[in-house]
Amino acid sequence: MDTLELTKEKKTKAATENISGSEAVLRAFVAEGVETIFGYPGGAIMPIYDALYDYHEKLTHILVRHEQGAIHAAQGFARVSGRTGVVFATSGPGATNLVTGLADAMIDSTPVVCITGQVFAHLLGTDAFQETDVINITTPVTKWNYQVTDATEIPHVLAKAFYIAGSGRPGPVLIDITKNAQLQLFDYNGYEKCEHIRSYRPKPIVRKEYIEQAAKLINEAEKPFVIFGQGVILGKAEKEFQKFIEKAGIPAAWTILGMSAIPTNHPLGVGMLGMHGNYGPNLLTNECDVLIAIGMRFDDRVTGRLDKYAKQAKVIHLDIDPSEIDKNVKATVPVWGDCKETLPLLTELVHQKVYPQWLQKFNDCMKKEQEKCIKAEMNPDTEVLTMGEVITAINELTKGDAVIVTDVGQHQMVACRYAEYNSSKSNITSGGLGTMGFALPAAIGASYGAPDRTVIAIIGDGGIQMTIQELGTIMQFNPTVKIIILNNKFLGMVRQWQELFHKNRYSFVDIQSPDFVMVAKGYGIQGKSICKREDVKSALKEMLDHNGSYLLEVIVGKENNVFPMVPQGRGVAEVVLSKDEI
Ligand SMILES: Cc1ncc(C[n+]2csc(CCOP(=O)(O)OP(=O)(O)O)c2C)c(N)n1
Repeated sequence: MDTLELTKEKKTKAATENISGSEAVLRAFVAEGVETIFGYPGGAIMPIYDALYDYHEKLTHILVRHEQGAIHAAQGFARVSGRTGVVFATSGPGATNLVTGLADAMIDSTPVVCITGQVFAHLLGTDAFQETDVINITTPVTKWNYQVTDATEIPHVLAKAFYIAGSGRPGPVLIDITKNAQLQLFDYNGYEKCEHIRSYRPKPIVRKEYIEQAAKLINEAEKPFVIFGQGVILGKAEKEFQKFIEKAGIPAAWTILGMSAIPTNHPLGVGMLGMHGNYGPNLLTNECDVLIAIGMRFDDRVTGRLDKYAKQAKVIHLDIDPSEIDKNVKATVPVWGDCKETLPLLTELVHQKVYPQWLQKFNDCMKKEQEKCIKAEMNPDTEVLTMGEVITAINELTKGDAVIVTDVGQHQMVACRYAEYNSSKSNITSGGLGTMGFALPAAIGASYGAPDRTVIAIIGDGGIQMTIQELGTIMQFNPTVKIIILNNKFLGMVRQWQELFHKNRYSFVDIQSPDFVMVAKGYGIQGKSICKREDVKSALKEMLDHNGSYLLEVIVGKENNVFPMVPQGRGVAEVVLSKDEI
């Protein structure tokens, strides 16, 4: 052997280390820039937790109180930061407790990598203690899942996991690792990030002819209307989007997940779409001549009855996921691509325009909404407080700079309609799945994803009780989360439907609650309960000024309803402003 060969051999040997599968998992996390893991240990993931013992300087682990809390926290982290959230859970019940969060992350395109422990490979299929077939259980709710039974696979499987979770249309990935693979020692040759997978094309090649066709339709339009979703935020294309609408002068409405991509007070921003969105965007969807849908998927909560949806309009649909195009609404011009790339191309080709009369129609609708809904909601003569009053007071105090995480129900719809935002990634909510229990853990995760921002969780008295145990996570790790419970003493949204569509037959919506302030106190969290209008601002101020987490309960009207509303089974233009119009 000559000298050159000797040096080569030494180098290879020096670069190869004998490490465990568990150690390889943690090295992958560090290489991917992970800093925070949300998790809960158990038998089948113990070797990974054992390796984690030595990683406290590089990785922070937040011990949640339930695995559902871990995945929602990872989702909150991801949504507010634009990075991938990471979760650890054990096999069996640990893994199955992740399923709701996976489904939520899947439908809301949230990048999350979950590592679950699994029983030893030789026990697979034997109904071993805490064995569940997590791969089959999670297949429909993950963008990708994979079971590792041999440690040598770990570096490249994790590289693929992070790449798949975060690229193209993001989503959750679950990697199940058998205990023997976690313990197995193997020759480790370093970690290489994945940048390409054969047969997976996250970034489509943009076809210019479609951009040209889209621009032509827009330039010829008299009443163009832009509707946009979270794709703008996920594509990090907020600036490109704003430039596009500003040059083309087109009014733009957001879906619940697209909210905050542009400041809510943008002169072309005309409000929120959807069943409980604003009046104008719903009504005028059926009046525009060209509908430009950007990074949104025509969810049924947005379209109402499809056979009555925007039939008069030519539809341009920009989306990164080809399976969304023509799925619910046929596109006249499909623009398959990353909106960070397609929007600048389109902006170049559209004419600089304004549509004052068309925009005025949206403003007129807002005036009508103001008269019929908002005035009632803000009426200072009524005895009971309304949710809208609380959200408006939050706006005054935070000036639109807070991250607002909402749970699911009436408070969610009111918060999303009233909340004001100055910057992107500020409205975090469970949109597609509508998961009660999402907000508290998601707000915990958001506070790690945006440590310099004020994070406010707005939750109903029902939803808080689904994941209330995560107050324990706050107690132990001290993230700052301001929790507001809007307590109407009902499962409000279901009650509203029972009132409006089931002849007032209130069937099991009357939910009792504990003394929330006492519960918070039990977890070492300061709190207060108020029910009077004159206390709202001072209580909110006290909550915001308090150093650390705080729980504020606001007792609101028991039977207040949320309007506008597109009743189920109706078209968007049948949006109503009050109960008498149903
Ligand atoms: C996990 C889960 N279970 C059930 C539902 C159905 N659901 C939607 S809204 C709602 C009521 C929510 O009540 P609350 O949390 O008090 O909020 P409110 O509507 O009163 O603001 C229910 C039960 C759901 N969305 N998620």
